[in-house]
Amino acid sequence: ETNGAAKSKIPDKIPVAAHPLAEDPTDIASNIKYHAQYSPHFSPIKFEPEQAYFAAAESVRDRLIQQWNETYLHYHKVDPKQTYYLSMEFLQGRALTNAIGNLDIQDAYASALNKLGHELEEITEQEKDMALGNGGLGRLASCFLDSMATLNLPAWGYGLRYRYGLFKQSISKAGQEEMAEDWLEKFSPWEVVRHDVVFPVRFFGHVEVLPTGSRKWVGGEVLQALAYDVPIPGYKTKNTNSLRLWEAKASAADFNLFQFNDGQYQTAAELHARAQQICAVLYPGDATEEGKLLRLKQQFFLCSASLQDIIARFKERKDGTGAREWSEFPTKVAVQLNDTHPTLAIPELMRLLMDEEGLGWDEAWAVTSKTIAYTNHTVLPEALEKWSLVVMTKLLPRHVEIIEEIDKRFIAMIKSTRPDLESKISDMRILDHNPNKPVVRMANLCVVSGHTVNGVAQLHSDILKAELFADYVSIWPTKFQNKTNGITPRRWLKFCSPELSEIITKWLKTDKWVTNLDLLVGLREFADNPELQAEWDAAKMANKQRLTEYILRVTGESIDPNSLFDIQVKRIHEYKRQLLNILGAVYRYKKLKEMSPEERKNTTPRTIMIGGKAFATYTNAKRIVKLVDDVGAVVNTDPEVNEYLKIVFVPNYNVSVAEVLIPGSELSQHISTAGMEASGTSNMKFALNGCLIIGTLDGANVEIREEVGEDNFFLFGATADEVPKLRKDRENGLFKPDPRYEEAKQFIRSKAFGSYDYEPLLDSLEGNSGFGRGDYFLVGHDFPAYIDAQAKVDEAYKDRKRWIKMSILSTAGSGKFSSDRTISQYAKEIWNIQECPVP
Ligand code: B1N
Repeated sequence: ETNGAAKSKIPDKIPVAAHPLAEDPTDIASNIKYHAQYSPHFSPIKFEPEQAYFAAAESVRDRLIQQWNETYLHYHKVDPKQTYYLSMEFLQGRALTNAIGNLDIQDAYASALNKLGHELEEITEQEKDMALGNGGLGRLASCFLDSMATLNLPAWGYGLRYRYGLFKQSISKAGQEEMAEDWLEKFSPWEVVRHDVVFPVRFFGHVEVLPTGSRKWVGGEVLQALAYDVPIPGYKTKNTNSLRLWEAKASAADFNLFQFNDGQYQTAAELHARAQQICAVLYPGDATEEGKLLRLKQQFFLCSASLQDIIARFKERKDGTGAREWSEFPTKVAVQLNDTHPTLAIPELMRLLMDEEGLGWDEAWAVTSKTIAYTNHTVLPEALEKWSLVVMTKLLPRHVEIIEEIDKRFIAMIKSTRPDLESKISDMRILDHNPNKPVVRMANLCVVSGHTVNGVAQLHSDILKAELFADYVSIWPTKFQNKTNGITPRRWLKFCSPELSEIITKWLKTDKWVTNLDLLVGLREFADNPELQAEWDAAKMANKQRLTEYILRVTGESIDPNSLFDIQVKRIHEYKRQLLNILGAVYRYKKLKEMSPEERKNTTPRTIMIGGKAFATYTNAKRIVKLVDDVGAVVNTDPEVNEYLKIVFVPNYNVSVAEVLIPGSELSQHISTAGMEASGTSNMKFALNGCLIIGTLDGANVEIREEVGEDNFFLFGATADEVPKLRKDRENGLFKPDPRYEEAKQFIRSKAFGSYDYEPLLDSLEGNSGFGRGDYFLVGHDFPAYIDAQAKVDEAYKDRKRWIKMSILSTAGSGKFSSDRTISQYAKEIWNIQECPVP
């Protein structure tokens, strides 16, 4: 083939498929064409970017499947202990760039596509994000999968195959609008349906006592869980793990032909319709929970299917006879619960072991409690899952029996061994027998049943031990651990910022930093080197240019790449305080307006970008989105100031948007009320990309500041231990607002940004008490310190050399935040698993 020849033309002859593991661009090109012609998805007449994407993706998938089968076989032979990461969310984003990057074939693919008349960059843009998650918790799961494969660890993810992932956000005059995002509309080339992997999952029904005295869950409705596997390649290794996603199906036997022939179309396929609901949508909450029966069904569906699969694999491995000692199970299987969402894995494993495999309680309990570990991701009270006992009893009668027994035995244990804790029992036990609304406290169930409980940053883990789980610490002092979150340096530096990556490799004289991120400290000795500084500056500028073009494309706004790019992107939540950011921006605008043209010339021009999705029914979050957009509309069209300030709401923030924003950032805001953000992970991505942080002492910010050095971090705000007293002071009328804060709020109230009713939002900052009112998140208290810290940012940016040096030091200090480090710690300190490299 020659350049461009294939476009929109029926080829004369059918090329012979090259070996799927072809190295040569010509063979790869022929392989891509093979897929374009023989895949049933598109007419072979056209070969436009979209078709080229699907064909290229399928050709990459061939390689993944090859390695993945080898991996499965190898694990099967070696029979190592394996980890299963159960999560209701995986935020994978796009896969093509990552796959060819990890397989180290990007150059070959770029030139193969060139031969076919396409540009790799344009092709990768065709891919829809796999957005089966809400935010940090889901993206963490995906970074973990990348690290597990890269470290050659036998470790799989289990999740649900939601038809509609996180909603698509658009911004109109009315603010945020949500639309369903159909990532499967044109199928996904990254999943393989496994018709040979199907398990029954029951709902409702009742418990029967058998003549033997054992109990059995029967009746109700039974759906089928069908596996879809997403291959997870490691970086420059053969090991390719699985992300197994379950889809709910009803079987043909459940289709009532008689009713259908009788014209009762809906009732005939009722179970089919109910099956479809299970995996229809991702629960769109992030740190807010709503009691929904469907959500409970989803959680159980994930747990039941995954555990049946895990048990089947346990039996199948080694000699394949299934005759293994159950006591061996915890030496072969580790199950990690990603927050409490898959907690039902605990009673489900107990049920399977007792009712299906015939183990006694003590034996089953020993296996379960040695197998399961739990990660807590939040201390926000509204996010701590509590399920109605009535609802759960209807849906899962046998599991409620088991939970009641765990609760009973826990209470008995306390009474007999720790009489000093008697008065705490009602807080510590699993069931809350509040007569009006009895509930099951999922976190308590995890703490009582799991062998390890971990927080996700040092401060967060300390808070868990001192507050949320304090009573349990004295019973099980060694159960509680910290595992500071991390991010994969492949996606979040090497692939999203190739320019910066090459400079790093050049100066470190090695590319080993990609899998050993601690090597980045080697950049420190060159931080003052003018040559490195010039290269660094140029790379950052290239990334800023790319971001500038992106913003123009999606918002129509032209921003100045020479201005300071200041970014805050994350789910919109009052505790994350986007409101503090926008109030600061309003204050900045007002000051600029008051200045003379001469004075304005001495300021640091800024572009403030804010992005993130608001939970559809979280009205204050939506008002924040609207406010940002409205302020932007006024500021950006004000000829007096728009050379010096632009404010842009970046729509539809997701993984692939992050991959453009983060490399182009210079300052990012991580400004949550101290003690409320468990960790944060975008803070790590920004720091790694040489972006300075303005932030509070919250979550992983604390550790980032330690690592990059306090001179390279713009710190402000109350600390976590000051917060309770500040809230008290506020209630007692002791808060004295700073005049600058009053000025900013007043400016919004003056209708300077339109007549939308911001009063409920501003009102949440007033008064003296109450959740979400009386300024629970302490925006007013931290505002003056925030403005002062921003002034320091402006000063620092004026000294280009100093800024670039800080930027280099930020990257140099980010080594700790590799998810490879995090996963190695989980592997050693929680899972007790070893690497199992495929030869
Ligand atoms: O998990 C991330 C942390 O970096 C963030 O600080 C934390 O906020 C986030 C209910 C959650 N905690 N809890 C959730 C998500 C969905 C849901 O339905 C709660 N997400 C976090 C990774 O550790």
